[in-house]
Amino acid sequence: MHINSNLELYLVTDEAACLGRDFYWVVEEAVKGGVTMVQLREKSLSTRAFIDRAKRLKSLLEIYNVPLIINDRVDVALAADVDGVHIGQSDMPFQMAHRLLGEGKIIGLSAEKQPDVLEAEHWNLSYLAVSPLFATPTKTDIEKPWEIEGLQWVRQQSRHPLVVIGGLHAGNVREAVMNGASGIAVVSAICSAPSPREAARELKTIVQESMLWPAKTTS
Ligand code: TZP
Ligand code: MG
Repeated sequence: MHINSNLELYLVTDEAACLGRDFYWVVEEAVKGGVTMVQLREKSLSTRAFIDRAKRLKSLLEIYNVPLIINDRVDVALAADVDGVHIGQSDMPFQMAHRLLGEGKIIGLSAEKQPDVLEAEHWNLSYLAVSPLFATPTKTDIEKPWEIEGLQWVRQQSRHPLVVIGGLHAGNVREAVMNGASGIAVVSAICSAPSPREAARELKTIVQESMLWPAKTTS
């Protein structure tokens, strides 16, 4: 695991989810509210624009000592010299990404089905993303959501720190953490919030309190 990585509150970017507000402003506000890691997820930018955006975001996040992860693209991560990559089941295989990136970089992998979780036991991942935990309008080309029972199963099978993604909001974060998530990854709960900073602050508090007092009842 990379020295600076803290999975507690992981922002996954989506410019469309920022509702017309400046992308960098949204990310910086979220970081000021307590985001611990940022993933730049771009599905339609050209390679050059993706690298430019990664470099600009890297300069911003360095000020706050928050790691930057690139979604899907090991070449972009290398070109912009960021902290790591997040790969899915149809992206570059783990061993290749690891060989290209070298030691000390963060590599996260999405698991969408049970065999993905079992196979991931072979790799030295920084984290395994349980994806999607819940159904979400943000990403619809997805497998069946894991739901809490699925998360419990993953927790029993996997040696990796778990991040949950998909449909997370202030009302269900505690349940996810109590069932084995080391962190939550969110798009709309922060990017589309009236105040990304306040939304991040609230989510971070819930994650941290759920970790400190897992048995405390909510009332
Ligand atoms: N991967 C699985 S679900 C998802 C991604 C990128 C989108 C999560 O978005 P939201 O708005 O936090 O549900
Ligand atoms: Mg992917």
